[in-house]
Formats: sequence, structure tokens, C-alpha cells
Amino acid sequence: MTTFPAGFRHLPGLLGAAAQVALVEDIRAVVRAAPLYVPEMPRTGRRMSVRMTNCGALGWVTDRERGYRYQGTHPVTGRPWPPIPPALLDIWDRFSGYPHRPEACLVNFYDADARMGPHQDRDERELSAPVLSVSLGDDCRFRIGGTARTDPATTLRLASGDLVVLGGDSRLAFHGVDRIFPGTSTLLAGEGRINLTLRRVTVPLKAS
Ligand code: MD3
Ligand code: FE
Repeated sequence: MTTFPAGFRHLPGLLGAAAQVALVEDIRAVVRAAPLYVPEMPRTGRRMSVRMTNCGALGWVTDRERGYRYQGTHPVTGRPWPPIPPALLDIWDRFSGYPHRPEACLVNFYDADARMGPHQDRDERELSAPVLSVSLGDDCRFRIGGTARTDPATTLRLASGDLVVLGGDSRLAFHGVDRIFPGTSTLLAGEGRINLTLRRVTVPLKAS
């Protein structure tokens, strides 16, 4: 039996080929303004295999000294993050079910060997908003369990153009990326995968 947490939705192939090409061009512009950097684990300084950048008012960053956090500037260049592309805001408006705009879009770039170990996303103050994930490029094997690290997990393959909505009980589920399947997409120039996650970080003021 496959058990996904409540509030989890997978919409395979939401984006067609032309929309994927346009979105990759948007992300190339983001990366020109805010280059991919190598995140470090808190305290140990261990380098993550995924390279990252962000767009939006806030970006998720991590380094040895200051750990996981959201901040308004790129950790290497010190410049503000570029804006979230309108195509991504449209997806948020259509699928989030949340009445305020996202503040952060984390851009993860996986080369053929990159992984993301099981973790929860809990650095956001607003946990009643879902996280939306858009996949581009090579397929991956994605794993999602429950809110305890030892809960049973299920895996699914995510492909280019897929949307995943992580709301409700799934918002605090443990999840990770076990592996990339290099060469399964021709969208990007070479091997690799891009994941975009749209996030609300702060709690909106009432009646705003
Ligand atoms: C489940 N990214 O950036 S996306 C992350 O493919 C992250 O790059 C993975 O986990 C990736 O934090 C997975 C799907 C996803 C995103 C956010 C979630 C699943 C989630 C937040 C809560 C629960
Ligand atoms: Fe995550």
C-alpha cells in the first residue's frame, strides 16, 4: 500500500515543453544575478552536494557559522535576491490555496551525483502555507515519509515539468532525494536536475 501524507499532491507533467523551456530561461537569468553557491551544514561545515541560489524577498541559506536561515541577500555577493519569475507566481496562485504570495523560491541544482538526505522543512515561521515544488531536467527518486524520522516512507519518481504540493500533514513530513537519473531529460544543456520550491516564510498581518 502506498501511503502519502494528507495534503500531498503530485501533478505529473503540469508544465509542457514550451513552458519548461521558458522557465529554464527565467532560472538562467536568476543564476546570472545570484550565482549558485555551495551550502554548508551548520557546525560541521560539511558541504552539501546540491548547489543553491534563491529568488524572492527572502532566500534560504546555510553555512557553518550561522546555520539554516532565511535572509534578504546572497551569502557570497551580498546583493538582494532577484524577483520570483511571474510564471512561478502564477503556479502559486493556482495551486497553493493560500491567500498570500510566496516570499522565497529556493533553486536547487543537482548534478548526476547529488543527493539530499532526509530532512524536514521547518525554518519558515508560516507553516500553514504549503511548499510548492517544480522539477526541471533529469528525473529523480523522491522519498517522503511521515512527521517522525522513523515513519515508513514511500518513493516516487519526479520528472521534468512535475509539480508537487506539500500542504497539510505533508508540510512537516521527512523527505529527500535519493538519486538522480542522468540523461533522462534533454531540457538542460547537460546532465542534472533543477528543483524550485516556492515558500511563504513570514506570517502575514491579519486582514492584509
Ligand atoms: C515535503 N527539495 O529544497 S522537492 C528542499 O527535490 C527539498 O530539491 C527537494 O527538499 C528537491 O527542501 C524536494 C519536494 C519537497 C519540497 C519541500 C517539502 C517536499 C517537501 C517540504 C515539506 C515536505
Ligand atoms: Fe525539503
